[in-house]
Amino acid sequence: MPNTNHHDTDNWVLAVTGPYQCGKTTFIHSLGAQFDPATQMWQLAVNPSLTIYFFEPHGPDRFDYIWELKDSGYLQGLIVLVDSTRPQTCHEARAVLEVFRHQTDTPAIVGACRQDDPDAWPLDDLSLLIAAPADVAVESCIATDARSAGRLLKTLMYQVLAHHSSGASV
Ligand SMILES: Nc1nc2c(ncn2[C@@H]2O[C@H](COP(=O)(O)OP(=O)(O)O)[C@@H](O)[C@H]2O)c(=O)[nH]1
Ligand SMILES: [Mg+2]
Repeated sequence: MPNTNHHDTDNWVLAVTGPYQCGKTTFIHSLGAQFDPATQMWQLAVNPSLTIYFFEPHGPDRFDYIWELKDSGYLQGLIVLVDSTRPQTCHEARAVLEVFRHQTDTPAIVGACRQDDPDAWPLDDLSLLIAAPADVAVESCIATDARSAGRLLKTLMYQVLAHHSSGASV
């Protein structure tokens, strides 16, 4: 776990979740983050005063980790990735966001990966399936493309900053 304290916004933890093979590791890689064995997280120095840790929980227990992080106050944001070519897996994103929003107002965003694939479902159709809470955007995310991945991260970062400045405890 990174060395954060209650009011320190210099180290953020963002969880990256989604079905197997949807693009989570690729997305984190494209951002330029490095795996840090000490924390078992991916580390990205955004600037000298902000480091973001990405956490990709694995396996069937992966949501337990997200709830644990949230309950311990470490989690600054949630990135839910879906595979645009496998709309049948979107129900999981829908369920996760529903529970997450029920429990916390921590910022969250959905990235629809593989929008570059000819078999990808259009973003609007995926949005209908995911039925995300009103404050959770569903955006295109070509995880193999650094600019596309960076755009998704930036959108969430603005929400995290707004959330912090609104006085939310982190
Ligand atoms: N074309 C394309 N391939 C992708 C995209 N996202 C992931 N992939 C490919 O999908 C495979 C699985 O991705 P990975 O990041 O390992 O999935 P994870 O299990 O969610 O971590 C890799 O071969 C990636 O290159 C995307 O947006 N576009
Ligand atoms: Mg992975």
